[in-house]
Amino acid sequence: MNTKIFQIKLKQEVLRHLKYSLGKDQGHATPYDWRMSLSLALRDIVVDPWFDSTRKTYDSNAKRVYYLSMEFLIGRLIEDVAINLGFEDVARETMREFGQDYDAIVANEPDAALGNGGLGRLAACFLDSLATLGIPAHGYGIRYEHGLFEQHFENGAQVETAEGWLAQRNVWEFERPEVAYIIAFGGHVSETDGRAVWYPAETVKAQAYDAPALGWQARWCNTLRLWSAKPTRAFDLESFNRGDFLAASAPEALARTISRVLYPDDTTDTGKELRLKQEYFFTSASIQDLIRRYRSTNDDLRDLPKKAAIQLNDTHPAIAGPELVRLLTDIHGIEIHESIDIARKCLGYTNHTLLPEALERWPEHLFARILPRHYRIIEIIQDQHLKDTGSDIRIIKDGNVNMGELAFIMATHVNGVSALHTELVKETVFGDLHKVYPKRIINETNGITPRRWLYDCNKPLRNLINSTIGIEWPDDLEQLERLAPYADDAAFQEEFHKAKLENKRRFINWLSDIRDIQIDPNAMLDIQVKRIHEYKRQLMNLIEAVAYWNEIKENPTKDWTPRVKVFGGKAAPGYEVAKKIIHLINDVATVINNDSATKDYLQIVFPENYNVSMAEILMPAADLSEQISTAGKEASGTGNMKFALNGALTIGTLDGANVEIRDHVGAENFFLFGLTAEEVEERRHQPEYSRRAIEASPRLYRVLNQIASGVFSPDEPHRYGSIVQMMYESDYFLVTCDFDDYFDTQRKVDKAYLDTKEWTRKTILNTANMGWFSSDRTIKGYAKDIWGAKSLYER
Ligand code: NBG
Repeated sequence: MNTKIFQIKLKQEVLRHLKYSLGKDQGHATPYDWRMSLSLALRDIVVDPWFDSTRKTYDSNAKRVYYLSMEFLIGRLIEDVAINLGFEDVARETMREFGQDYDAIVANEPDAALGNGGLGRLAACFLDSLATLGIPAHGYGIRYEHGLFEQHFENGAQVETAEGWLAQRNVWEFERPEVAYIIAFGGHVSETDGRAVWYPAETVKAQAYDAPALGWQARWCNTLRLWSAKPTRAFDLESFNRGDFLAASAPEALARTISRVLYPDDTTDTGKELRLKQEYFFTSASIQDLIRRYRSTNDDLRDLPKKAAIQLNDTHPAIAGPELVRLLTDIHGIEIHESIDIARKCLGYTNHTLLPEALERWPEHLFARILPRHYRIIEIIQDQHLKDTGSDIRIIKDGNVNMGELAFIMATHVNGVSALHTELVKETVFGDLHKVYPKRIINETNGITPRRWLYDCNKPLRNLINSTIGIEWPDDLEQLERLAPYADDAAFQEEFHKAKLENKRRFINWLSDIRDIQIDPNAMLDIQVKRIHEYKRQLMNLIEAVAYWNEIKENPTKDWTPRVKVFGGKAAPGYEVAKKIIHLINDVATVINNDSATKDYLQIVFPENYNVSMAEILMPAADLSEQISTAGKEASGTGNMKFALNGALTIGTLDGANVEIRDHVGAENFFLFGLTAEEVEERRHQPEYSRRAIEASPRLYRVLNQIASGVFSPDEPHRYGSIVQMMYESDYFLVTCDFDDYFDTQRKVDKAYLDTKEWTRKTILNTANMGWFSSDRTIKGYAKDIWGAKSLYER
């Protein structure tokens, strides 16, 4: 359709929705009304490609991918949809004709924050790539009423409030009251004549809500199906009639608890009964759903592996193995060992962390109480594994049911998320199982969708790339290599630099709305945004800031490189040390930002409530990307990819995907420092390693003294005593050992930044060489190596 005609049509559609869906006329419409009307008009257009894709999948009876994930960190959708439809300009123009600001309308949408961090955002990028590649797929997850908590600072300390994205209607979803499954908990199992029957104590209903997951240029559209918990018995009328209103709504309240909140933990194990119920809830609903779909066009469940690839995003849905076995055997009558075999052929498991505290394990008695039938099935899976392999590695061990071992044993492939991580998975967490199943572990390095993380969020750079190499790159990102020859071209350098400046100004404007702070766009924007965790070492970054401040004060007339350090991220509410680190960052920021002698050279900002939408402003604006985790601890990282793709240079350790990023962009375009994963292990065995490191570094010693003596917390001088003590006595993440190298490398960064031309050349080469990190490449890897799934889209 030609643009003009489409614009007229969109205009009519927006007005129609405003009137008939929102019940408003133009004169009284609020930004919310406009946003809803535009979204609904766009959503209508998505329905046709969505139906087409579903029809093609049914017609060809192709293999489908089922991506089971406790988290989908989607963010806003309106612009994503407009861009994938190719109607971004039309939408903008249409709203302008109504006298509305398109950007303000986009910003009116609440973030769908159904995830904590990298793991959930990866799932969202994967949905985008699956649809772009035309691979028939469903994302399965939970429709949390409250996503990740909102973060506020009170006197510098983090406080959390409930997130409420569903307080307004979620315009992208379609409620499916007819798609519902019963999920059972507790009770007992009785076995007669070798047949098990589970008599549960409690049941809830899982009801589906579907959102279309649209790919690039609307060529294909998959489904994100999220489950919401509803009572099996809606309302207790008897209690109500008795006047006991609380008891009357008890069934509803109880059921709803299951899909009420996202656990705000990132890489730590939460030993909560409710969490286990959540995991079983969405996994069981998803497995029941995919079996129903399979049976609608196929007869024999023994062929399920030919039609369904089920990917477990971490161990959270690991109960999928036993659940599939239960359904195949108890409901469909397949012999249990055969069921185990069928289930394994369907399943793949992705590991996302090596941190021991993040490996899920449930107390045996709790597990057996909530899922008695599954407990028994796991024993049978374990027996079979012990018998087949002759090994003594158990799933149930030391009073715990270990979900990592379960996921591993029940999967055909287990994958790590970066080359280094995968090697460490083989050597550490699953070292023993790897020896028993030497071919099972493979690597699929993470990626990011270039649609959202360049095309969408970085318009100045998008336009420059389009006018330089054409418009084929958003779904063929390695075409960015064609920018490399321009790295030395002075005119192109200037344009590239201008695009960066524009993004920095956008960030500064955005910030000035929330903070009273003046920032020079020529200062280096040095950004660390991610969950707050000791292993990610925000503390080291902060200590470096203080050390730099000290140096500037001592020699105020030297030619210092102006820097603005930006921090962003949330700490899990129960993670005391991480919360202390947040408080310290804010306290240090207050002192340093108020020092008139240094504020032209150093400022620190920490905007509250980092989320996907904030990332979309920060990533394009960054000059320097901080990827400074203790080597061997960050499984991959994906923020590192977003920054480098948008033309920031990285200061980083040899950890996670940093290693591969550095290989791609070139060692000379990456600021490397720090101990390697191997050296980290060695160092930990040396006595008093951190005390010695502090004693050898007068700079570090001084900063720690300042923090300990209350320079940054005069109202409570000992506030950070415990942190300093930790640095001396139990610096597990080796902040102290890597500090000097980090500080010196930062000074190299300072020097490099002053040479704008050379710096820009390096940033161009970063962008040009990041094409491999598209999640399209990652998904092609999964499709070929793990799923055996094919694209149904024909160009
Ligand atoms: C996180 C890792 C990151 C990685 C993402 C996505 C968990 C358990 N793991 O390094 O910490 O990039 O997963 O793979 O959240």
